[in-house]
Amino acid sequence: MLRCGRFSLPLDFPLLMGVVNITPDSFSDGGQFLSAQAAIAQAERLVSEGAAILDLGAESTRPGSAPVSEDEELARLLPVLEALQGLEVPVSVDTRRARVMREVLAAGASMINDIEALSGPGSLEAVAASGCGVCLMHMQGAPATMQVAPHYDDVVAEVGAFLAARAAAVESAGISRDRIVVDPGFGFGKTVAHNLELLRYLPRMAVSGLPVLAGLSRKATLGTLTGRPAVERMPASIAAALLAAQRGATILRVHDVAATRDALAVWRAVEAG
Ligand code: HH2
Repeated sequence: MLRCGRFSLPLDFPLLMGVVNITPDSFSDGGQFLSAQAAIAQAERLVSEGAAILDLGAESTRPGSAPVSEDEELARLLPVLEALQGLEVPVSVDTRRARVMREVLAAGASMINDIEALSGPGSLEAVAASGCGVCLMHMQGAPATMQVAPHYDDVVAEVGAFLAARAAAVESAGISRDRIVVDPGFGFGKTVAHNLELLRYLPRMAVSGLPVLAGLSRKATLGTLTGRPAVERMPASIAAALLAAQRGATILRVHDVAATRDALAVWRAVEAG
């Protein structure tokens, strides 16, 4: 079970985390859900399609993106978060700032998804003071420059060691293991070859037996493999999600919930036989 505030999520079959980007500039859906009304409608739609978790983001972290101010991030998040409190699924917030974490947790967020793995000032404390779930993600560098020249001697070993170290730090800050998920951070300071290697050896990311989240949906690596722009990457995204599920991912962070759910239903039926 994964504990996320008032929710306990079973981890025996992959869960879908539906992405809602309340941004003008996210790489695949920027501008589509910038108004609170559009974001709320999209969140409700993803839940009706089978999302077990929603992930709200108000700052794009695509390669080369510019940071937004904390006030702007909160102004985008809070009205949407408040409107979603009646839904029976946990709402995660994708943020790397402690003040944003504190305010969204007070407003009912059940999970913090941090691409900096709670390494920012005050982030550990903000999460430790609540009962929320947390996703610890690996990133090499920072979004503005992370794709310039990513380098690893052994990407699988290095990302795994980083996640193990962060999980240990987070646990010793008083955040229990049943609240922690780890994520190799596909596309965050990684070449196509690095991303493929991480997917191939995904089971090695389950450091200390922790559940693994995989986010490959619509990412540039899939564009390189297929020659398609972000809006045409759904079939490749479904294939990637299924491959991650087969390699033990327990949460799949996706934009296309209904289609991914159908693919998982076929996989599940075959496995059950
Ligand atoms: N990927 C993105 C953002 N947040 N969080 C986790 N834990 N794992 C990921 O792989 C991940 C993430 C990037 O995707 P998206 O939110 O669609 O784009 P943008 O950052 O441009 O808003």
